[in-house]
Amino acid sequence: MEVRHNWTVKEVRELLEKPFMDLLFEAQLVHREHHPHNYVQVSTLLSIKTGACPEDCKYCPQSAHYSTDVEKERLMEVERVLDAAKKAKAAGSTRFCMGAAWKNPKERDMPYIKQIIAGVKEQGLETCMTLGMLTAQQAQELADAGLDYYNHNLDTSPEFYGKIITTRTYQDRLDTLSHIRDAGMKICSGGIIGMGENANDRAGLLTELANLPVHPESVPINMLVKVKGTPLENAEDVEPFDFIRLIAAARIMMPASAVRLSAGRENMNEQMQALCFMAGANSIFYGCKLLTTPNPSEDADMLLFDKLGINHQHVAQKPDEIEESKLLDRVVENVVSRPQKDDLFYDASL
Ligand code: SAM
Ligand code: DTB
Ligand code: SF4
Repeated sequence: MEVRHNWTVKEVRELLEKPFMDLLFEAQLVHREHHPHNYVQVSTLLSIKTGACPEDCKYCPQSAHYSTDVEKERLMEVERVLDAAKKAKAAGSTRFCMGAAWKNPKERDMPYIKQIIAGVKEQGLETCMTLGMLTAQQAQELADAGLDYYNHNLDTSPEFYGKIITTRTYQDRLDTLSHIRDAGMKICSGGIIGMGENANDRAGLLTELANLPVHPESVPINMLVKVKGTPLENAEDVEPFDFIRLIAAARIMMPASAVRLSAGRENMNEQMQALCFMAGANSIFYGCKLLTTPNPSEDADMLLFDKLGINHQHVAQKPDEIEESKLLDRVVENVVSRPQKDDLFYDASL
């Protein structure tokens, strides 16, 4: 299947508005063509510098512009970070993602950051950081230090963006993404649903992500965690089916990327999460805390994975499973290509 970088918002709206079952079915087919099925990658998050952020992102409990219950904390000592990474690995995580509530890292922070990257990698974990905007030189330094992924979200559509953040522009974010790419790191970039954006904005976010010169390797789709004290604390709930549809569209538009079912799982039941996996989500944040807000416990996630027959360790798909998946594709092709009148409806007049 052709990997596209020329989506229009109108086309994405049409994709999102397909009958739910058709959309999920298509997404699952694309998923099986590009990824091992029944596999979900898990990453653990750690906030290495919490609160007092100069940016004004209206969703964020760590912004200094709002008064929330988040207690600000200084930069975490290297040993504490490495200890948390060790625990994450022991709990079954394969990637360790570290976040700092910064506009951007300062030069004086770079030796600390490099030390952490080396220490976490030494434990056999993939590394990811989200530290705000980067210059081209900073991106290169992080890449040279061995950082695997850098997370920097577009968050929403270019049109809605100004309603959410005024202290950095959409173009600033795109520039940081191209610095990450040029430096040779993998990109993790996605957005948030539930901030009061409309259907065009949701389609617009996916359009921007899918039309980047190279698709982000990882696309986190967050459902807003409404935090008391932030301007979005009373935002309207997201319709669960609309959220699942977005996951499916992301999967179809960026077939080879990992689609991450990110923040907001505390407010999703097991069935909704299962439908997100069916729609092509194949990674999650794992562990009872995101950066500052709660996430389902490791036990709860393992129980859900057990119920669904999902594995989360790097296990190569067995040859018979791949064959089974190809066989399914052939069955599906057969069903999809049948003429309408032959479809699976029972005609009582016959
Ligand atoms: N300060 C850095 C930055 O924003 O560039 C990195 C950390 S920031 C917390 C990482 C991402 O978390 C944001 O871009 C946003 O998409 C997501 N996020 C923050 N608060 C959230 C919330 N309340 N609900 C859902 N996602 C949130
Ligand atoms: C992303 O897209 N979601 C994560 C990660 N990247 C850094 C962060 C979610 C934060 C949710 C609010 C909090 O816990 O502070
Ligand atoms: Fe700061 Fe990141 Fe929160 Fe924005 S999302 S206020 S940049 S920590």
